[in-house]
Amino acid sequence: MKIHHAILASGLIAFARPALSHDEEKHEKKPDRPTSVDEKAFGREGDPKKASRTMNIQMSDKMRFTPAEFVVKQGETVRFYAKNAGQVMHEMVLGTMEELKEHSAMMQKHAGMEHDEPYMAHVAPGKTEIMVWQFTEAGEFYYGCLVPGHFEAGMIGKVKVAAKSARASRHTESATFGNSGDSASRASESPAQVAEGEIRKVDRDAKKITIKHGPLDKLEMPAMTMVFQVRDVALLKTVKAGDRVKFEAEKISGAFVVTKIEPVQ
Ligand SMILES: [Cu+2]
Repeated sequence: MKIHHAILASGLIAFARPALSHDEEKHEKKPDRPTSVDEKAFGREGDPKKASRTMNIQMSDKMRFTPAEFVVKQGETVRFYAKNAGQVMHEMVLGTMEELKEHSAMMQKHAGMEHDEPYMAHVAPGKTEIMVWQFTEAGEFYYGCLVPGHFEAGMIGKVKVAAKSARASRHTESATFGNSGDSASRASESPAQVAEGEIRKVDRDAKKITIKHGPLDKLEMPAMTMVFQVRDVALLKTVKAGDRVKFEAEKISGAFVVTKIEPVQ
C-alpha cells in the first residue's frame, strides 16, 4: 500500500529529525500573556494545567466539524485540538448562537478582519491549534467557523454543558440560523476612531498589534480583542503587551490600521 509506505516514510523522517519544525508543533494558544479572566455566558478561558479532558475537533472543506456535537460537565476544562483537514482556512469559535450570528454578520461586513479571543482558534490548512476553555455555565452553546460563508453553509457544532446541580440551565437556545436579515452591506472607509485599550500582543515582524478595546463606533466594531495592522512599524517601539494605550485607528483599503498609539498612565 503506497499510502501506508508514504506515511511510514514521513514518520521516519520526522522521527530522525532532532526537533520538530515550527510547522509541526502544536501551538499552545498565546503563551505570551496570562490567562484571560473575562467571563462569557459560555465560560472562560481555561487554565491548561486544569484541563481534565482533551478533544479533537476536525474541520473540513465540506463545512463540517467532526464531532458536530458533544457533551461536557459544568465546570469542566477542555483542551481542544482544532485540526484543519481542509485546503482553506477554518476557525473554531465558541459562543452562544446569538453571538455567533452577530459575529458572522460582522465578518461578512468586514471581510478580512482579524481578531483574536481566547474562545477562538484560527487554523490554517493542515494545521492544528490548541484552545483551552472552561465551561462554567450549564446550557447549550455552539462552535462555528466564521470564515465568510462557512457558518451560513452549516459549519457549526453544538456543546451541551450538563448542569452540576439540578437547577435549570440558564442558556438554552434553538439551533435555528439562516437569514438574520443583515446581509453584508458594503463597508466603506471609516473616519478615524480614537479609543483606549489594552495591548495583548505586539508583532513587529508582521507589523501587527493585538488590542483589547471597547466599542469602536466609527468603525462599527463592538468591544473585542482585535488584530490591527500598523501604519508605521516605528509605532510599535514605545508599546508592549500589557500596556494601556490610547490609539487612533481607521479602515484603509478594507484593513483596520492603527495610525497613532501612545501609552496612558
Ligand atoms: Cu470554515
